[in-house]
Amino acid sequence: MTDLKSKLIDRAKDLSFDLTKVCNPSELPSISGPFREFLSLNYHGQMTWLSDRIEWRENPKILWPEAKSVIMLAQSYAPAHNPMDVLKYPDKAAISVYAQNKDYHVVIKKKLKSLARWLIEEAGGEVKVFVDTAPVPEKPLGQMAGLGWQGKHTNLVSRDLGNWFFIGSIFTTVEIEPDDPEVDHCGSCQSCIEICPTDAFPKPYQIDARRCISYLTIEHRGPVEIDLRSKIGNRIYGCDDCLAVCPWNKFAKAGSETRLYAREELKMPDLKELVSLDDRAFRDKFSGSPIKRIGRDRFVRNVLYAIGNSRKQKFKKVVTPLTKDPDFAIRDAATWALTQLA
Ligand code: B12
Ligand code: SF4
Ligand code: SF4
Repeated sequence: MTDLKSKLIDRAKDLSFDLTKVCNPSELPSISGPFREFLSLNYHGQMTWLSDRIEWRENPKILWPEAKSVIMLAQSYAPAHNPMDVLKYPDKAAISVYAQNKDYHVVIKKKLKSLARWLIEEAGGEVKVFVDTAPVPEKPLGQMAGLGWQGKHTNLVSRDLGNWFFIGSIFTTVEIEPDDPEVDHCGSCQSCIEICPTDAFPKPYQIDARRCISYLTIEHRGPVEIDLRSKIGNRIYGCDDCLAVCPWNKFAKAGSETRLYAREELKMPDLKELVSLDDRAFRDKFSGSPIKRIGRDRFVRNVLYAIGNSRKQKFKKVVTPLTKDPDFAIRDAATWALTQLA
């Protein structure tokens, strides 16, 4: 390994990244086939931005032709608790582990910038940093650099970290020795496909995002299709089921970034408290959290679906006033919830 690369790995460790690998963007195998199939089947639903700058998403060399290397970083957020426990308590809210503390985009971007500044001082060149913020094929690049492989649930799985990690990348004009790509280690396992509450995988390695609870609770605007509402259960922001059952998590170690550790009060909050949040209270409660980006209206809509699914009469009193909320999706969700409670 070159001196620069071993120093880079040490520096990334100092910044509490959990794994650092490198790939050459020119060598990324084409992902156009499955990517265009996904779009043509409309599996992206309302995420029309996935088809913007499609040529960048398919080929990072077009995004930045001068880039010689991409440094791929994994940031673990492995939970110390079982995130599926909360599903047994219908009057509590299940918030995806990734959203139980600070917004990872902000935390990781800052660290990527710091690492990129160090690289420029050390080796010169130019850099661009990304974390889920640009049309970059993060999972395919991560697989090529050897961070992990795209499992049947479509996320990267690592032999060292399991699947609880975010991906960040630094594109650079500096040439750095690439790592070997990772290969598929799913074998005959089907656990993630079988656990999915909404059958969101038409086939292994392919997701129909329109059925995924993560999409429905975070990305989807307006009322959710009636048939899917009961399958959402008490998940009010994201979903972790397919990640939680992956057997490779037995190798997951606690993440080293403390700002991503779950906040105690977000592990199992009461639906009753959340449904009554007005805009101001919502913003205060979720300041600095990724949850803030969906806004109060979509959030309360989700909580109302969870309340409907709880079948607990005690919620009637807090739901009734929301049938007159200015937001249409909230009025619709409140009316639906009352029908379920009846
Ligand atoms: C759009 C998006 C979503 C959408 C769509 C999900 C998806 N699987 O694409 C929704 C809103 C549903 C979503 C949900 C989640 N997301 Co998201 N999401 C993204 C985003 C912005 C783009 C991904 C993308 O391009 N999708 C388009 C489709 C076509 O891609 P794909 O499913 O990966 O398709 C590939 C495979 O199907 C493969 N393929 C097809 N056939 C075959 C056959 C074989 C044999 C093989 C090997 C491969 C293969 O080729 C396709 C093209 O590469 C990325 C960030 C980024 N810029 O990459 C984060 C990202 C993928 N999400 C992330 C996370 C954490 C999540 C959630 C876990 C959050 C949560 N707990 O709620 C869930 C997981 C749900 C799931 N099972 O995927 C992380 C994943 C980290 C990791 N370890 O992989 C990312 C990378 C963000 C980040 N920077 O950390 N997400
Ligand atoms: S996140 Fe949940 S709903 Fe989405 S694919 Fe995974 S198990 Fe299914
Ligand atoms: S649960 Fe099984 S099939 Fe799914 S990603 Fe993990 S190893 Fe692969």
